[in-house]
Amino acid sequence: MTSATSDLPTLSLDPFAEEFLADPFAHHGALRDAGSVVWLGKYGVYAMARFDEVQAALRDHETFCSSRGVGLADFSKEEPFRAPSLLLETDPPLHSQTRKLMGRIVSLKALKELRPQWQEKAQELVSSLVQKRRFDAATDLAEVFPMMVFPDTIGLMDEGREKLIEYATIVFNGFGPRNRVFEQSLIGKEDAIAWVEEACKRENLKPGGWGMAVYDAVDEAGMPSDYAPRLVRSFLTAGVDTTVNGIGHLMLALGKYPQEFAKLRADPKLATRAFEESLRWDSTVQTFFRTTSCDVEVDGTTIPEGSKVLLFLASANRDPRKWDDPDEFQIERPAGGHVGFGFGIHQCLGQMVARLEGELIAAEFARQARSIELAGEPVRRLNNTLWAISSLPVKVVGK
Ligand code: OVM
Repeated sequence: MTSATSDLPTLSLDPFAEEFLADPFAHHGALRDAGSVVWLGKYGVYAMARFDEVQAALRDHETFCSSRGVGLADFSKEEPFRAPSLLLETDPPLHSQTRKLMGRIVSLKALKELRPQWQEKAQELVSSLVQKRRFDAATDLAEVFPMMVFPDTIGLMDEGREKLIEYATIVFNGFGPRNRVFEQSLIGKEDAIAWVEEACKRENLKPGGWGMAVYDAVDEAGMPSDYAPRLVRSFLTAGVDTTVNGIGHLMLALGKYPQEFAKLRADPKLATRAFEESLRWDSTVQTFFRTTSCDVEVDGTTIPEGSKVLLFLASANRDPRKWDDPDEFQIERPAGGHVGFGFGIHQCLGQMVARLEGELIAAEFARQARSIELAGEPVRRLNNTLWAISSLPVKVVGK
């Protein structure tokens, strides 16, 4: 058994450098091939990029804990830059309580009720875009559809909703180092943080929405009253920029792989699979950290207690040790085991929301379009955590 850090594969690669963030998939192979555990000297953190190790770490939430932050900062040593999330940045037993409370609100029943309204909105939006023939699938579709359905579901105040994406961009950047990408996302956007704090207050939430339901559930459970706005904040942080880019990547995949879109057209019921595979292929949440709560051995390497471990979810989802032809988007493949929504107790609370949005968009293009063609280079928006698209010109021919 080896235990010394000096025996570890050490990479000088910087996963938060702009060059890396602009094309992370180009670097994942080197990370995976260097070893099951690697040391990233620049940040003094361990990293895992292979599927099995990423999944195993996510499964072992006691050893690889979340309460010390899921970004580079260790909350036991550094002040978090916002009050920690009561879901994302907690461990059991608290996490079990908050997750259960939120899970009752984001329920199968709630989604079943939303589906007809969301479907109608998807149908109208896609119809108007297909009529235009040429549009930007990032700004005219991916950034539009989640905003048409999600804020109303929460019961968010109307004024200032455009701040949601700015806020999420800052928070997702905040999981990385205080580099230029982070700093630039803050410039002129400080009011997005204040807006979100306002929007989470009980008096600013509309009756009947998931936001107010959180307040009622926190009261009913006898939890501290300051939990409610912080739990509503989780909806606002995790619910928009994620699905925006999920839909963006779905469209990129369908445009890049016409033969796969043809399969979807032939059978629109493949819409759920198409979205799932797009999440595996181009995972929006690229990475999350965990912190070790004790010494742990991974494949012969001892990771000491208190270490930050960077888990490359997107790399795991393209690990050739796990997937055949991992770089190919294939809608018929069983992609269900991907870790794009994470794995284990922290696995995405909103995954059914995301899947519903993605499925509805995929199904509408399957029904309404004959072809989707990429009509220009996709433009990337660099983020320390998210794989994001700011522009995706497409040409769509209707039926
Ligand atoms: C939260 C939160 C924030 C960012 C991401 C996320 C992917 C959750 O505030 O709970 O999940």
